[in-house]
Amino acid sequence: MNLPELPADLRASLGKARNLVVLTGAGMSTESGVPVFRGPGGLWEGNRPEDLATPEAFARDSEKVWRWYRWRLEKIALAESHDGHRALVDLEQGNALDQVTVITQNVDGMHQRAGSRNVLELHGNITRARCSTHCGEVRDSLSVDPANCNCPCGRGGLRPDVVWFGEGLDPDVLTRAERTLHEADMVWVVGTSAVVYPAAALPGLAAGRGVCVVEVNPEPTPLTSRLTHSLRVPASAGLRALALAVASGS
Ligand code: BJW
Repeated sequence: MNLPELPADLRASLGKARNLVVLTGAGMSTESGVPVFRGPGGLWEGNRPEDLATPEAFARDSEKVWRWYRWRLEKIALAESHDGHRALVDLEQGNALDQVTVITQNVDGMHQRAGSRNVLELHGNITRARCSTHCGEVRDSLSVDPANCNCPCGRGGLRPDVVWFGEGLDPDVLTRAERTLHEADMVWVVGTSAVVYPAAALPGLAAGRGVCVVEVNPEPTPLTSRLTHSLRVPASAGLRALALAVASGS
């Protein structure tokens, strides 16, 4: 793998960091075979988000929504973590940093499968289903029949335990994410188009305090101009290069 050269001032900041937060989006998983949402080949190409990822879509046609989530679950089941996931695990398990927190918008659980333990899932997890009325019923998504997803409580439907457009994020998870970002002295923003809120606002909490915020993304985003450094490389190469620099203390 070709690792990018890191500028000297970034290497110096990486050498001093103790508390790292890594905010990830769909681009983190794409080298594992999980598609992104936006852009060519993305999940929204040929699909309207309002037909698949809103509570209204589920109320209208729960079977259509579940069939789409089933298809994604099958793709995720076949996915394998890449070197970028492993670089974050190495940092969490190593001694170079006091704390490593992954805050992810991804619902695929790939960070945890790779071995990361300190992970906050902003948009839920696709492998879980829950009752739309929050009655307490929680199941494995694969055990839900797309054609008949009524909850045993009789009041709602079993739906993917993810955050759809127009729904609030779990306030506890969001508060923990914000607190973690207030304490971070280094932030990496990896593989997100930074157009979906409130997740897109999180890097600004650190950047506004003068913390070093590094973007890892082959493409620029609306955040780019506010961040300290941008590495225009895929997540695997960018994260391995950053992790090696942290571990070497330079
Ligand atoms: C690589 C790469 C490689 C490629 N390596 N990189 C303020 C302003 C405007 C609008 C709003 C606002 N505040 C709220 C809103 C509304 C809305 C919103 O943000 N809309 C915008 C789209 C306009 N937000 C919401 O509705 C949120 N809820 C909310 O605000 O509630 C308020 C409320 C409070 C209290 C009560 C009630 C309501 C919820 C948002 C939920 C988003 N859900 C989804 C689906 C999750 C479930 C599922 O997976 O099915 O989350 S949408 C989708 O987008 C998914 C993602 O997590 C999210 C972000 O996408 P992401 O990760 O950035 O992926 P992409 O595809 O966009 O980008 C991939 C990137 O990777 C690209 O940049 C590539 O270049 C890069 N890449 N290969 C590294 N190898």
